[in-house]
Amino acid sequence: MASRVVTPALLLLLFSIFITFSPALCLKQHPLDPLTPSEFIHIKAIIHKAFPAQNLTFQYVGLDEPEKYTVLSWQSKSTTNTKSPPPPRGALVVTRLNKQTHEIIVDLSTRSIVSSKVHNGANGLPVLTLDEQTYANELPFKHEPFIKSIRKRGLDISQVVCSGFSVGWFGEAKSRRTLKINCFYTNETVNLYVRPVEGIAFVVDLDEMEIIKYTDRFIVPVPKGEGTEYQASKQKPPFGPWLRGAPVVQSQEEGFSLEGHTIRWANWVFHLGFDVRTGTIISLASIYDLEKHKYRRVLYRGFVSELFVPYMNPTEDWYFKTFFDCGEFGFGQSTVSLEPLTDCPVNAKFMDAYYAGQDGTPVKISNAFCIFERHAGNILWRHTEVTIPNKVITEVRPEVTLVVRMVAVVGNYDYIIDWVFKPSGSIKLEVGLTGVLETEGVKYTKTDEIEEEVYGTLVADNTIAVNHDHFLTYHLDLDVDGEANSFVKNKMVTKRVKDPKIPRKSYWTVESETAKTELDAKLHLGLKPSDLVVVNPNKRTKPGNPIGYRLIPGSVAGPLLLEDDYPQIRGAFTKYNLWVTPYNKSEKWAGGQYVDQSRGDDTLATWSLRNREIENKDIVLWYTIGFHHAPCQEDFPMMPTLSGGFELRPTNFFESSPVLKVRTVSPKHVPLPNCTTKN
Ligand SMILES: *[C@@H]1O[C@H](CO)[C@@H](O)[C@H](O)[C@H]1NC(C)=O
Ligand SMILES: *[C@@H]1O[C@H](CO)[C@@H](O)[C@H](O)[C@H]1NC(C)=O
Ligand SMILES: *[C@@H]1O[C@H](CO)[C@@H](O)[C@H](O)[C@H]1NC(C)=O
Ligand SMILES: *[C@@H]1O[C@H](CO)[C@@H](O)[C@H](O)[C@H]1NC(C)=O
Ligand SMILES: [Cu+2]
Repeated sequence: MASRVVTPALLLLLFSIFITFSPALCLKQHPLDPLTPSEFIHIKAIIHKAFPAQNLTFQYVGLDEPEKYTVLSWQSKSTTNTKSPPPPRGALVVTRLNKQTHEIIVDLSTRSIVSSKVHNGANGLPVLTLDEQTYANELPFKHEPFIKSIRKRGLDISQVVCSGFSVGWFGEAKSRRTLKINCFYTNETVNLYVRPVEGIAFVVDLDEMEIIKYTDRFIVPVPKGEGTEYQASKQKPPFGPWLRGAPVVQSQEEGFSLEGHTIRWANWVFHLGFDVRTGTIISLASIYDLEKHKYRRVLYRGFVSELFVPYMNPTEDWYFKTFFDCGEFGFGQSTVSLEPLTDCPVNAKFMDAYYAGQDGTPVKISNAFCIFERHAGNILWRHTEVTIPNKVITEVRPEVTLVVRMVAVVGNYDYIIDWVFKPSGSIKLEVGLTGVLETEGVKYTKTDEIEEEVYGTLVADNTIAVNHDHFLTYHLDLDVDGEANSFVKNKMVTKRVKDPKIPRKSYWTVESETAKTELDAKLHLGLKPSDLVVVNPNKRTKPGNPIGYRLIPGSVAGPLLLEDDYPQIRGAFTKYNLWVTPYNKSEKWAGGQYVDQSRGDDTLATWSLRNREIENKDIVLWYTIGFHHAPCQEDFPMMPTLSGGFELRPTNFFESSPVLKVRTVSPKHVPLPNCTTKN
């Protein structure tokens, strides 16, 4: 963690730049820009002034984003060349102080506290900081009974590492703010997750930062983890398969431009933001319409709202493992630096991100994002005309897309979050799951020895990879050509042919149904065929079709837990694959504002019970990408990326194909590297 901290010298530099050029910076600033290092420093100072000599921890510091109409009116007044002054900047600060959660709004323009209150609403606790998890993970090593337990197992304490797990909520009326700790035996390797030390568990009180419970219940062998080395430099032959790094050939001119956090590429313009709880935030995505000679609005704001990962081992040592990676662990602060050339291609540009550490000091994640044009060898569109006598006409356009990538690593799992923009107007949201599985140590080495229920797959000696789900719920505030939108289900229904003279018996047709209230839009997808379209009911194309954007789901998965099971009450927002709500600035986090130890009383599912009107309103879509993961041996010891995703695609948004007249800068204009061909 130390390497991430911004050095005092750098801070001083940033600070002086801020002071010297602050008016210029201000004008350049976009109202949705993430908080800057100097803003974090100001916030820390303002909070410490208001709460002097107190042991206060910063659990969340993020932009208190302006109201939507403020941002939109700023945008309409700003042109490419002249920026209108941005609205006042504010920050939302959540602290822990005297065992209470404080919510503080800071006005950065006046450097003052606008409001400060103790949170006493819905149950739940703020995001865990990385620092408090680090402190908690060190506590076992000062705990004598634990040291004895390790010795009793014949293990060397210097090879043990411990890791914290959120505790969930299982019906307790009252609970302290705690973290459970499990430990692993590295045994001179780095792949700890494949070597759990079972039977040992701690509960740490995070406000007191002390162990309040320690148990050593049973001993099973630590899995040997043979053949699980994943560091290339330490692996032994045989190697393979061999892959050649394919060069990316790109015109010298950059295909996209970065101005602050605003990205322009092909016909797209959008803003790339960052938040400690979610990572990537895409805002104000608009696409240029050649016919209308203007940018048209598509998406006001989109981000991963929650990531729910319940494990399916209901035993004493495992039942609580039902994680909420955004609300509990902070998906943004779990973002890791991307490796040039491997995480992202050679033509990628990188962007850093900052968040406030537990003491309020800015922490830098360098290369948190990469942005690159993807020349994947795919075809944007093509046609070969062979019907005209004595003529063959072929027209092909290669596809180029723009990718915005981040990778969040929450403990063992790596999530690759991609936003892919296409010149056709589509936005593809893709997630890749890779990393190391969570495993349980057992006494078995063969499946036919197993004599009790196990909760996953025996993937190696003494190693069960435990069954689990991944549910990523996206917040998608679409503004299709304006805020007032409706959600339409275009259902495909089978019809019987009525005319007896026609030999055909059936066909299908489309029946449209506009959702009036939230209830009409809660959907289990995958069973009945339908196109799900967000339309602007106030605008039509020339032929008269409603202007829209369609959501094309990927493979869908819903919860398999019982509805009255505690994790499912907390994760009730996964009950439907799709929800639509009216826009409300405070409804951002599907699992609630405070998710750690939450009780499900502030989730998308509870907000939606109001069954508000959503027709011709500013609406938000919530779509969940789900995976049921019953691990297999190939997922071990390092899981090859498993991908999922969905697409937002224009549907009667343009008058005709927006890429008919696309022009590609052909690589033949580009100086190719000198190659030698072997024959
Ligand atoms: C504040 O809390 C930290 C972590 O619990 C502790 O190490 C430190 O001693 C505390 N400081 C004060 C002044 O109480
Ligand atoms: C640790 O590694 C050594 C060498 O690979 C091996 O002999 C030993 O059995 C391992 N210990 C455990 C507990 O896995
Ligand atoms: C916005 O949402 C919050 C949380 O659900 C709710 O308390 C509040 O009343 C809502 N505001 C409006 C205007 O509906
Ligand atoms: C290729 O090699 C030739 C001859 O050595 C050299 O003149 C030319 O600049 C090289 N081109 C590139 C793109 O490196
Ligand atoms: Cu998985």
